[in-house]
Amino acid sequence: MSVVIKDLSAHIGESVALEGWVETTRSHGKVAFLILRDGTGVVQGVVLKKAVDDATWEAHGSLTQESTARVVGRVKQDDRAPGGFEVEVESLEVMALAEEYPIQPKEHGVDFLLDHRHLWLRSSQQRAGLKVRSEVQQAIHDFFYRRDFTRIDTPILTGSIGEHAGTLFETDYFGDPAYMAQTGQLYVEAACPAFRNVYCFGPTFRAEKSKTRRHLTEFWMVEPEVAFADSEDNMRLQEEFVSYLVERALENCAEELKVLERDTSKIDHVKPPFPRLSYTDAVARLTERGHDVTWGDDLGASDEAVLTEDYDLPLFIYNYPKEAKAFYMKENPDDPRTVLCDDLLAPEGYGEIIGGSQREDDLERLRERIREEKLPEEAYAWYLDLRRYGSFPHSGFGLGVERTVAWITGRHHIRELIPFPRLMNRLYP
Ligand code: NSS
Repeated sequence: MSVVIKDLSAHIGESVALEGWVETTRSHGKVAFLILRDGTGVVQGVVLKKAVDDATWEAHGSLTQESTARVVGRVKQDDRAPGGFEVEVESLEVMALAEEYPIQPKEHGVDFLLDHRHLWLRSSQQRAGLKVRSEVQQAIHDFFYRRDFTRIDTPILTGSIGEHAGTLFETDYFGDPAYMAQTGQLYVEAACPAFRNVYCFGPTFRAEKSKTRRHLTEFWMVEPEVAFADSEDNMRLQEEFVSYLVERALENCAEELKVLERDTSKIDHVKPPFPRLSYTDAVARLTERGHDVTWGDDLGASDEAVLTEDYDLPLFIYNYPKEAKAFYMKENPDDPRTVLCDDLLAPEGYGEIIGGSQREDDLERLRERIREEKLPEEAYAWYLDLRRYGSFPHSGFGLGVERTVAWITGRHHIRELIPFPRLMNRLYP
């Protein structure tokens, strides 16, 4: 039976079989080497001509980059070897010879790499980034499970626009328009009176026409919704949640963060409380620094970058002007020009990773906001029902997984933190 590379430490001195893909080979006369990757790790195999039969020696000679092979050999501890082990090959069998592999150990342009994303996934930094993503996703579920949240799967095909009309993917639903979900929020709100605290976690879609380092057209978002929580409670939950995700990545992905050359001193102190700045104070600070921003505008990426410069923790900007935000946010009783909401901005220029708010729970005010935004009222009849039958204060937020993992791993562009990125100009592979 074959073993996997990450378990080799339990087999020192034993002869084991390994199956995997060949990254490189080299040969010096009567001794040859191969680097084998099996998805759990990478190990060097050493082939001595005198110790193997001709078939194995020839098989090694025929190996090309990314060929699949089955190797039988004795496990030896070797601190100089990558991973700390070496395998003295006894026999080697080629399972599939690979054609000339397009990705070579040299610099390739990013368009070339994205065209070959199905192969690029195998590269060490891509593997490391996606491992951290997987850990963060597991941590998301663990966090909410431990706090007794119920997971609600929300629809991807929807009739009601979740955020705003600008970035919709529309499709034909038996003659009627349907939209790919921009958010699951309206549906988790409906699930609160059934389960109290809930969350959804899935892909969301926005026809973003921007080609920036932080926009995808399909991205994953986790959205908790909490009954009887106000905006303050909401921010407290966000800072605890984000701190937990960072902690889990540091705890379980040390190797991956090393491969990514992440300076972990930039994130190892991420703990509540996070600093808070009101939108109005943020605009004043930006104006002081010479930014051309008017009260009422949403904040752009360059504004966010300036605001976060002063902090080494994520920064809350709270209570934005009504017109800059979505229709469902609750009016601020202390300043009705604003709504009870927050954006959480990650440091080091990563910018917004969370958008959250207390929800408008007043039926008439919500109806008015739907009209002001010129959204089709009929499509929200069911949503308005939630304010008719037992309205309640509630709050929630959405955290973008790719942006969060890009910040944790220190990668520049979020497209590397999703296995198959969907971008404005990219639907393949
Ligand atoms: O539009 S958000 O700010 N908020 C919502 O969708 C709310 N419905 C969430 C809620 O309260 N339940 O998006 C939330 C986050 C945002 O902070 C980003 O981290 C991420 O979703 N996001 C994106 N990530 C990647 N690409 C794109 N285009 C994108 N848009 C938002």
